[in-house]
Amino acid sequence: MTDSEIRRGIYERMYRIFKVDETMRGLIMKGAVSVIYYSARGQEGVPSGMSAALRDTDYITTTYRGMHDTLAKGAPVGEVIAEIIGRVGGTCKGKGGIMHLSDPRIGVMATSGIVGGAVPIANGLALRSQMTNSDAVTVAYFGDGATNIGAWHEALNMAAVWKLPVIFVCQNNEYGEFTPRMESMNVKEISSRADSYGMTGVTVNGNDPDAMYEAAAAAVARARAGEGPTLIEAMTYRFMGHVFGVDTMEYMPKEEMAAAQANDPVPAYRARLINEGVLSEDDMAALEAAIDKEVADGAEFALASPAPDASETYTDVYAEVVPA
Ligand SMILES: Cc1ncc(C[n+]2csc(CCOP(=O)(O)OP(=O)(O)O)c2C)c(N)n1
Ligand SMILES: [Mg+2]
Repeated sequence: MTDSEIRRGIYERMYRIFKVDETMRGLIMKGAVSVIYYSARGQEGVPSGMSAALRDTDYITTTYRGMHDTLAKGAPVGEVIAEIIGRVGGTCKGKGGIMHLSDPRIGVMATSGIVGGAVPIANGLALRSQMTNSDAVTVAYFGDGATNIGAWHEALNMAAVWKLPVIFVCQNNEYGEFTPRMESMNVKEISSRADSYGMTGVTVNGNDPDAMYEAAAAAVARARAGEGPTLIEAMTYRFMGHVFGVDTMEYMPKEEMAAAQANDPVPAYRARLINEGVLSEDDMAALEAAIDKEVADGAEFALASPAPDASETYTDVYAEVVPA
């Protein structure tokens, strides 16, 4: 059973993600900001469990639907909101947005809007760790749809052959844009795709953060020990459609959505921690109040931050290489 401190940390991450998502959706709905936003509501348990097994010095790559992955890794709330709404206070000075959210200070190295695009980049990060004898591991987060992309298969093959310290985490939310997963692939378990590459593959309930953490800890230990990559398929669900506010979600069966909402991972984990005596109702209320304030302050900071100046258009585009 996962240690109490770890479980508390997992819930803190989940609730922070939940609150930032709620805030983002609120800002969009009331017209305070006008941005494209891919909500990961319903998927909070996956990176929250995963990140509890990671260090600040480990790396992640993710997708446009990766605000939760970035927050779970430890990026500051205000700077993440500012980045998504295109303000200079953002982690990329407001020039990346949700499609290119990154924060190298805590190992969030790349976000790609190209489906599967950041998966080979995760291999590059892992290769560097291997070549420099660092024990840092890299997590590549992506969706179910990404596992139909050629670069994804090439990346898994290379990682297995070179025993790279990388963990491939598929957030299987059953949809790629507006297409149900089983209309675009003929395998029930995406984890079985690991077999083709001689890699360990597991399917876990991504909405059960304890199960997610156990799978994460095993994969991280394997990677740090030089035993190579793991594919984790985390089963979850996408509550808000593809693009928030635009997608009417008519293609998602109502009963399927109702069943997923009845198992909403955030209140479910909250109730589990209280029932099992990990946190009292009072501890929980204090934890949530502190995060409510952190997120309210973060949103205030982000909204007060200006848009980048046009003169910044060509700065930060290329890294400056200092000759040796
Ligand atoms: C290479 C590529 N093909 C198509 C698209 C258009 N597209 C954007 S999101 C998306 C769905 C991807 O689904 P999945 O990998 O399951 O991620 P999810 O959005 O469910 O998190 C598609 C097809 C794209 N951005 N990149
Ligand atoms: Mg998907």
